[in-house]
Amino acid sequence: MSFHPASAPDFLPREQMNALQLDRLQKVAQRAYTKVELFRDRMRGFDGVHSLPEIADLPFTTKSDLRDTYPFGLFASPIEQVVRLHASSGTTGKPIVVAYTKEDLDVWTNVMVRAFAACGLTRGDIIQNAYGYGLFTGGLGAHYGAEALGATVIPISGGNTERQIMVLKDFNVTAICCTPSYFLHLLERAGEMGVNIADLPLRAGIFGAEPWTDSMRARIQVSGGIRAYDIYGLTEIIGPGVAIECEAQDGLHIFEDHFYPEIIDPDTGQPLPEGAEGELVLTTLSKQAMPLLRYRTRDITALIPGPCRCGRTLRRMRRIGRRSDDMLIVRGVNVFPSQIETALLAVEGTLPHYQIVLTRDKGLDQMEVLVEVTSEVFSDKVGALEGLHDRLAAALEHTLGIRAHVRLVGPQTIQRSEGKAKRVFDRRNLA
Ligand code: DLL
Repeated sequence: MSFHPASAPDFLPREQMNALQLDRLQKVAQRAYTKVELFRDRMRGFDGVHSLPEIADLPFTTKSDLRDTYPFGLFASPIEQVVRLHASSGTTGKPIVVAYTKEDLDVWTNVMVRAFAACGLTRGDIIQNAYGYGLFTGGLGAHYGAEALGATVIPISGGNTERQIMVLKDFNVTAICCTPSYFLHLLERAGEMGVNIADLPLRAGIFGAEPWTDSMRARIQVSGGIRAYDIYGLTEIIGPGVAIECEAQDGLHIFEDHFYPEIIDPDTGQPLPEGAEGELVLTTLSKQAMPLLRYRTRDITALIPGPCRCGRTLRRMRRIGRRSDDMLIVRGVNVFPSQIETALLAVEGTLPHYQIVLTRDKGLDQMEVLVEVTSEVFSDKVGALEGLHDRLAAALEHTLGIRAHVRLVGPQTIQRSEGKAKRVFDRRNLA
């Protein structure tokens, strides 16, 4: 098997990787300390980092640090050296703003080339990039990576679903980049237009920007006739290209020469041993314009011990199943949307479109799960619907430990997404 030349760092012997990481960590910590007021204040008396475990002595950064210093307060480079800004809108208030120097953009392109190469894409591929272009990092991040790979890029951006399907078909597209929920929408709309995506040359999807489960992957791979790869990233750290699955589809390789991962206990902030599940903390090892030390992502995962079949020495993390802040507490019980997705998709007759609605009735939490079912089931006699309803209700109760109201709805009832799907509606605190 031949590898892309840019992928060489993916295979570095461990000692070399550690030496490279330590060298970069020393430089980035020094840079943050000397150039950014917030770090200077938090790192009083800083006298260098002498070993990788000493990273644990550095302070954490959080999303509120980005908000509190809005817009340019964390920049470590003068604005003349900043060649790009991106922003991500939070759920509340001001967006967070991130900056890139020319070198930062080169690093981003480099990790994206390696990401595409890891899932088997080459210069021969025709890549439809349906991540949104603009302040969102998905579009431009994937764009420059795909171009530098030498592939043919179609910068279609998100939305305009019918045109996406026409292009997919007419341009012999071999790979698509978008959120997994948008790909579901494309599959469905294509079906309505008489196009079976599984019959097209499309062979790979590079899906990320939102959580999705292995059960969702299985559905997508079968109906799309493709291999669906999970790509992870976040605006604060760079955008897409922090980690990606390889062809083994067994965890996401972290581009550790640029992003140093730690797993901590989200409650105590203490580092956890390899293999333990906790919050992912990332340090940007080579960022110039906006270095972040020990950024708390809120994403929950675990580092996977042991080597990968693909031969990469880059450490792997499990797919992000949840965030530390997406836990719903329903009648005192902790519920994660990903548990619901897995339970629903394990039952035959469901479609991968669902919504979770929380309300409060006389002081008691109520959880309703709306799930679409195939038109065959929906139009079948009441018996089939009832049977499915009961199976789903039992599956949910078994997984969650509490009862949920299940409402079966026909195909196309639930709002489709063109970017990140919104599936949880918590109306408990509405008057
Ligand atoms: O979503 C960057 C990106 C674009 C990643 C395209 C992959 C593909 P943000 O909008 O800042 O950046 O959102 C980052 O989205 O902290 C995770 O909670 C979630 N997320 C991103 N990728 C995945 C994934 C982009 N593969 C936040 N699985 C992150 C689960 C993901 N969650």
